[in-house]
Amino acid sequence: MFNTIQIEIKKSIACITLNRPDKLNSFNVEMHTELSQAFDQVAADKTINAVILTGAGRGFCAGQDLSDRAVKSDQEAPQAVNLGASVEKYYNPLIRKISHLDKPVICALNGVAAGAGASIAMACDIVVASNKASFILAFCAIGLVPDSGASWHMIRNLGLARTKALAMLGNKLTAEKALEWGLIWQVSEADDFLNDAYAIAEQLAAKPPLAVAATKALVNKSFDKVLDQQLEEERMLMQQLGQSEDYKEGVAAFMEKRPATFKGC
Ligand code: T3D
Repeated sequence: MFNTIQIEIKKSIACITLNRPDKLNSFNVEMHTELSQAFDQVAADKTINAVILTGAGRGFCAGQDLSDRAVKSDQEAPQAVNLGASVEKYYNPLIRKISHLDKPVICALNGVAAGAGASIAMACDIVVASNKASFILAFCAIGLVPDSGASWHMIRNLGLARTKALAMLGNKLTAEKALEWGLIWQVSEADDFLNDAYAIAEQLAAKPPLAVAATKALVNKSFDKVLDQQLEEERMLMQQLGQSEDYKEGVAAFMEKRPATFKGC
C-alpha cells in the first residue's frame, strides 16, 4: 500500500499514478521512496511487460515540492539545502530506473509537467499526452538548471536553439508543439489519452519481451557511440536474439500465418 502513488496491475501492464494532486504531484521524500519501490516491484515481476506512468488530477508532476525548500525572503542566511545530494539520492536514481528498466515505460501525460516532472516525462520511452498537457522548464525561474536528464534529452530531441530558449525562458511548451518538435509520440483528446496509452502498452506487452528490452537499451546507448560501435552492438544483439525461442516462434508464426505467442526466452 502506498500513500503518494497508486499502482494498478491489469494483465501484463502496470499503471503507476503519481498521487499528490493538490500539489500537482510534486515530489516529497515519501513520493520518491514509494515511486522507487514501485519501479523495483515492476522490474522484479516477470508477468509485467509494460509500464504506464501518469498523474492524478490536472497535473502530471510539478517537480520538487517547493514547500520542502521554502526559505523566507527576509532570512539573512537561508538554511543550506544540499540540492546536489537530493539529486544524487532521489532524482538521478529515478531517471536511471526508468531508462534501465528492461520494459517499456509509457508516459500518459495528463497535464502540466514542470521542473523535474518534465524531465521524468522525457525519460520515458513513449509519451502519449492529453491535449491539455504541457511542459515547463521551471528550473531557471527559481535559480536552478535543468536536471534529471532534461538537458540531455532535450538537446537530443529538440536541438540547441529550442533547448536553450525553453530552458532559459521557461515558456510553456504545449503538447501539440511538443509533438510537432519531436519531443513526444502522440497527442490525444483529454478523454482518450489514457486509453490510448493503454492501447500502446498492450501492443508492446504482446511483443517478444527480450526484443523490446534489447531495442530500448540499444537505442538509449546509441547516443554515446560512433556508427562502427553501434553496428557491432546490433550484430551482438542479433546473434543473441537469433537464438531465442521467441525468434523461432516469431518466424514460425509468420510462415504459418498465425498470431505469435511469445514467452520471453
Ligand atoms: O530540490 C531539489 O531536491 C532539487 C531538485 C529540483 C528539481 C525541480 O523540480 S526544481 C523545479 C520545481 N518546480 C517548479 O518550480 C514548478 C513550480 N510550479 C509552477 O510553476 C506552477 O505551479 C505550474 C506552472 C506547474 C502550474 O501552474 P498553475 O497556475 O496551473 O497551478 P498553481 O496554482 O501554481 O499550482 C496549483 C497548486 O499546486 C498550488 O497550491 P495551492 O495554492 O492551490 O494550495 C501550488 O502551490 C501547488 N504547487 C505547484 N507546484 C508546486 C506546488 N507546491 C509545491 N511544490 C511545487 N513544485
